[in-house]
Amino acid sequence: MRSGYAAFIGKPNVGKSTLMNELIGQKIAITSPKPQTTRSRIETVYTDERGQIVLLDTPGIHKAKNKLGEYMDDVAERTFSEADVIVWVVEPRDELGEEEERIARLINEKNSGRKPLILAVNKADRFKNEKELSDTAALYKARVEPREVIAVSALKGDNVDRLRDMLFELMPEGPLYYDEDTVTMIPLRTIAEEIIREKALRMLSDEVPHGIAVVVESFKERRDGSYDIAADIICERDSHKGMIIGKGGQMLKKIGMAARKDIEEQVEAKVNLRLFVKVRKGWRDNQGFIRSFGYDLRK
Ligand SMILES: Nc1nc2c(ncn2[C@@H]2O[C@H](COP(=O)(O)OP(=O)(O)OP(=O)(O)O)[C@@H](O)[C@H]2O)c(=O)[nH]1
Ligand SMILES: [Mg+2]
Repeated sequence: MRSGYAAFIGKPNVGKSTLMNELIGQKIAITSPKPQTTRSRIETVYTDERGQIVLLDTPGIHKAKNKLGEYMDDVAERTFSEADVIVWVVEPRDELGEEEERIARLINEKNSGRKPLILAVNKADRFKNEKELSDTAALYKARVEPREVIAVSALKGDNVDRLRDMLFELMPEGPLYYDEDTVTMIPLRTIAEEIIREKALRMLSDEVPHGIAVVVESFKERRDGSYDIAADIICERDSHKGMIIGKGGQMLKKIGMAARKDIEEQVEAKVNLRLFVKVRKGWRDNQGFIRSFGYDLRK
């Protein structure tokens, strides 16, 4: 049996969460076209006859502009150091930016070749030809020494099976750490918070969603098996609150309907979802608020 931890690191928006979901065959991590979607470490489990891989999705490493951003970078670095195999997820590029250089430094300083590194070039569906692909890979290979390089498309599912095979090949021998049916240990109420945040991220225009946090205040199962959930959408400004609620409450209703549908799939039962919008000025720079909204490094 082989078993161990694989950490997915990279810049924001390269498709780490989409790729992890594809590898386990279920949507657990939220995804969106906006950078900095993932805020904490998302742990999922894949098991088959070969053994077990624990997949660790991390927040995109970026130039933090506030305390929440610093927290996100810390999560990524810490997860990286706990993994058996590191997967650096990248996308088609002509040159490396500041963020990629920083990740390369992180890998070289903290890892120095000890743990196997896979360079996963994602969004391969966007490459026009083989040369573009090899040019991108060459940029990265000039900075780090990957054990394997693989082109994948998380969106289309291309080559994802091959990446899973690679992960098994590189894992150490070991026992199953989790029950074979386990897909994630994330509590349902946290999953519900993330689903609501995903809908807000996807539906709201640019400046608002990054300042949003979601906290489920009440999560009750009724006698008939359905769920009653109340959640706060927290934002940074009164003007943002107005945009989240929308004209005549239309936006909040849209977010609520989309979130309810996804939560129902996760809990496999009917859900009654009530959403409230609250303002906490400058919360992303306030350690107390950051912790109280569930972003806590000690966890
Ligand atoms: N064309 C294409 N788009 C992709 C692919 N994989 C992911 N995407 C898109 O890229 C965007 C970002 O995907 P995420 O999975 O949220 O990216 P991430 O790296 O987890 O981002 P952060 O959590 O912000 O660090 C989404 O719009 C995805 O649909 C792919 O293989 N091809
Ligand atoms: Mg993500």
